[in-house]
Amino acid sequence: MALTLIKDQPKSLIKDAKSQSNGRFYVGLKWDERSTDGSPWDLDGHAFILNKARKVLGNTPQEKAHNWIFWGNKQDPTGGVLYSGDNRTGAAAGDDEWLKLDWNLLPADANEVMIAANMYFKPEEQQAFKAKGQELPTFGSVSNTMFHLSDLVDDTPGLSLTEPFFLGEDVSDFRCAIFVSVYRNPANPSDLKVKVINAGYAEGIDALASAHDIDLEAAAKELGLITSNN
Ligand SMILES: [Ca+2]
Repeated sequence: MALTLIKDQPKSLIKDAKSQSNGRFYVGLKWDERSTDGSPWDLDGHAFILNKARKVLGNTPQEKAHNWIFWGNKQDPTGGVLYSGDNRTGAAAGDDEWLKLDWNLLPADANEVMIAANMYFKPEEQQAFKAKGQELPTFGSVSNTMFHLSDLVDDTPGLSLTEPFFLGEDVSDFRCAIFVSVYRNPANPSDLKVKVINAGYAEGIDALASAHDIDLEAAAKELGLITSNN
């Protein structure tokens, strides 16, 4: 039976959720399409591969850049984390965006894959809100934002490991939040755990990243992106 996840209560994907996929997982992200007038809701999934100290892997800005997986960098150098690509509306039939994790490919010092999401607004949209003296919308404006985990078998989502976790009020005032982490069990490296974090980050994705030792502007330059980040 799929686990019901509770914030800050770690569960074992092997023992509790009875994963059969040998360390391969699928994380789906979904939100409802905007039903009111205005630009579509564009949420972006971001994964950060962290070491035991919860810092992004890598010794140089270039190495770190490649351990930040998002629309501008759809996989890490090992292929252990893959990203679907950018959905800009929430209108997909199934999950709007997804990540595939393969712990068999990730390096030994990869201890955690931390998954965050960010609401993206184009610079002209930001300007329009500013001109009207309005704050940008937050997750609270978006309905049914959720994630769920499944086994990944033959590159396809298999057994559902968790029920959908709906983000709800914890993050409703924010435009950036850490949703969930998958990490090695410190007591048993062959076990993998999942923990809902569901914590908003008022200062935005740059500050969230900086707290995990990656400078997104420098990383975006390393990745050859024109815009520094979003
Ligand atoms: Ca998106």
